[in-house]
Amino acid sequence: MFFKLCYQKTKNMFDLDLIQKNYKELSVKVEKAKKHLNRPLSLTEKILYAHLFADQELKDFKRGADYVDFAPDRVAMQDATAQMALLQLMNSGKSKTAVPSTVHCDHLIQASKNGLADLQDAVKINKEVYDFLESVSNKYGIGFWKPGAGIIHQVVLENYAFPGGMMIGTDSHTVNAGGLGMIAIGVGGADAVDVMAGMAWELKFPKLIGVKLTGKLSGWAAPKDIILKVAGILTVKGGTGAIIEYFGEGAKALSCTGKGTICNMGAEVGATTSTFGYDESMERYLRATGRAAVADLANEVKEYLTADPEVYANPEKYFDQLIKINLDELEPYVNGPFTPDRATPISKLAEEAKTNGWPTKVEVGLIGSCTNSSYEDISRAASLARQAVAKNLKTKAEFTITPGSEQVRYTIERDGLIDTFNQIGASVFANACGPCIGQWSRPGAEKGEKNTIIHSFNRNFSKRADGNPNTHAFVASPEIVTALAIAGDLTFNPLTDYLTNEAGEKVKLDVPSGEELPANGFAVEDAGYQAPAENGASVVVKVDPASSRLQLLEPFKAWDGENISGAKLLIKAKGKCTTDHISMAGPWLRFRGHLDNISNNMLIGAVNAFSDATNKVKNQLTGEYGEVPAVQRAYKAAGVPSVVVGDQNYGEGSSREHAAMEPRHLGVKAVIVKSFARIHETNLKKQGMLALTFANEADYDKIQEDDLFNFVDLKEFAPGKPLTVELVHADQSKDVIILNHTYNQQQIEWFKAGSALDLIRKQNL
Ligand code: MIC
Ligand code: SF4
Repeated sequence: MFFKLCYQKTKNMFDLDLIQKNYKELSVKVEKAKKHLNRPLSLTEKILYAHLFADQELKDFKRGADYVDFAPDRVAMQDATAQMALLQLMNSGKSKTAVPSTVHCDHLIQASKNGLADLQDAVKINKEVYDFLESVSNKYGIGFWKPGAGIIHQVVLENYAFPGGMMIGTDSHTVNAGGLGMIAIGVGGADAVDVMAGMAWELKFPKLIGVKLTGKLSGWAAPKDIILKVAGILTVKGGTGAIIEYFGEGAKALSCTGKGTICNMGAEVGATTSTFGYDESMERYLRATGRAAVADLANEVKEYLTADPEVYANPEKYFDQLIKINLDELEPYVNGPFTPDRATPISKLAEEAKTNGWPTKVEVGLIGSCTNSSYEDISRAASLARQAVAKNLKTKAEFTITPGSEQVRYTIERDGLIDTFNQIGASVFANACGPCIGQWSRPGAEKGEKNTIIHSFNRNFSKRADGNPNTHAFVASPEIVTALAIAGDLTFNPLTDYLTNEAGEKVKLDVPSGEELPANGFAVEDAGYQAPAENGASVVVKVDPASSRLQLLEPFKAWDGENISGAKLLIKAKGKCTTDHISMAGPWLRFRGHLDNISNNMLIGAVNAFSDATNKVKNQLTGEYGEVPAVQRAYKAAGVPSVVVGDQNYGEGSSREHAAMEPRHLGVKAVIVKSFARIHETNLKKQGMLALTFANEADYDKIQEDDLFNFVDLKEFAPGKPLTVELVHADQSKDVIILNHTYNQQQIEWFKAGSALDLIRKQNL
């Protein structure tokens, strides 16, 4: 299964027929929608209206309110989420996927020594999982990208994304494909199964946020700084339920991959996705990546691949919210630590670091990842590495590069950029997620020392990169990461400050420079793609019942039709509770295909509101304190229902449905929070859980450690009708609280059946 590292030349052109068909129908569908709505349309609306599911009636959908059925063009899955998605697909009764789909092996490769050695280790360690993914892909007609081929979103941008298309992917950064003018949305595996099974994909019609970019980037400022600034403005939940559409002269002047970076990190503001209208930068990128035919087709329907001119001329009238950024004035930003929306302009960083006591010595600078490993990014960073050598500077921090794809890695190696980085002592890791998702064997991390790292990834939640809660991770552009790694100092401002070189002279780094696309074109010998069998009927998928990594799924139990009563509080989580807190990645990634084993990480990172401790909650049956998964297993064994309570934006971050399946599997009945992140709320619903929000946020404070929850009117569970819960406190006093929900009738049926998949299964019987 280990793919040959001696490559042959292969360039696949995917989906040409599909794109042709799409573009043929595009004008008709958009014109019809325009006529019906009787107004000009944004790009987002054009793509959404052009992708309504066959049975979906055309209406002027109410943004932020109406559930709408869509028909996405394709599905992408990465290995850590594909396992659960494909285990569900195997239970759907289908023999082949209804839309083109791919699997990408990128999350399970640990960065330790160097790209090749780490890849070889991963292939051995993950053999069982890779073999499973490969055989299921082969059986169901799914394209398979082998380990080493690259990170899902970079591979999608290079091969599948097309202007005006719509796709979903089992990873929150699927949104990266917005850089090529798509509507690309991150979902849980169960949603992907719906689409692969030929069913509609449901989404609440999003609100629209417009971002008008005027001026032009210059100097040290990079596309990343645009999204770092947007994150500061919108915060981690400001984009929830909305699609962000970027436009203006400043947008047109950005490279296609720069647009990809901006869309990628739109996940960090909770946006459903982000997109840009088709322009010359996209055409250049399509041609450079071997898709001239797609560019030619797109050119013919150009006007439908961007908003109507009236929309961009009067954006206030058409968007629900408008943000304006003047790129002439944009400064580089450094966001963090611990959250991607804590935005500090580089000129204020030294002061902020001092005030907040952040460690100022930069230990490691890491560039690359799905967010920032374009040719432009790498060449601009390399221009700084070259200067460091020429100016006799010794790079103070460690420096690592994780290329986004084999195509990028191969091309930058050919062009000497890897040699340049080697001269400043860099390590080049495999084309994979690596340190971005805790797959980083960082020496000494286990000591838990307070330290600073800076990277060009997108997320910097506590423990994410190296498992150390005291690592202060900052997010910046590859250029700023490289400059700060050379300086080894968080307080260094490369725009104004000097460094002292090995000869004791004061030197300044010049403004970085790079190339948008490689002058000699991209090259790759084996991109790492494997097409599925024409007819996979005879392919056998094996899952060893004794495996610790894979486990076939059992149906969840249907609702018994009764009110839930006497439910115990498992945990009241305080503050940030991301999917990394609910179902940690890093070492746990190896159990992503085994629901029972991965359930042992359930909520171990959540902070207990009564003690500020993590992974320590009261077992109400014994009065003793124990680890969250163990206490929940005790409730399950005793047949006692339980409830999880959380704060704002609960489930922020990843699309991993394990964060919803684990509580479901272990017997938690409801998750009650102040607010949810979109993907996680849907995942909970899909898995047959009750995802509820406090009608009155202050009721969060009423929840006490020994509380019992009695649902009073679950039997009347209906769309738009809040639920009532009686809280019984330890002293037998009571409080009645009202809980809101966003379930429609179909979603209530999922709850009743046990899960969405259990409903499909029942309907297929
Ligand atoms: C991430 O960036 O957090 C991940 C790992 O790519 C996740 C998916 C996962 O948990 O498998 C995501 O963003 O959806
Ligand atoms: Fe991988 Fe990180 Fe990108 Fe997620 S954000 S897909 S973990 S590189």
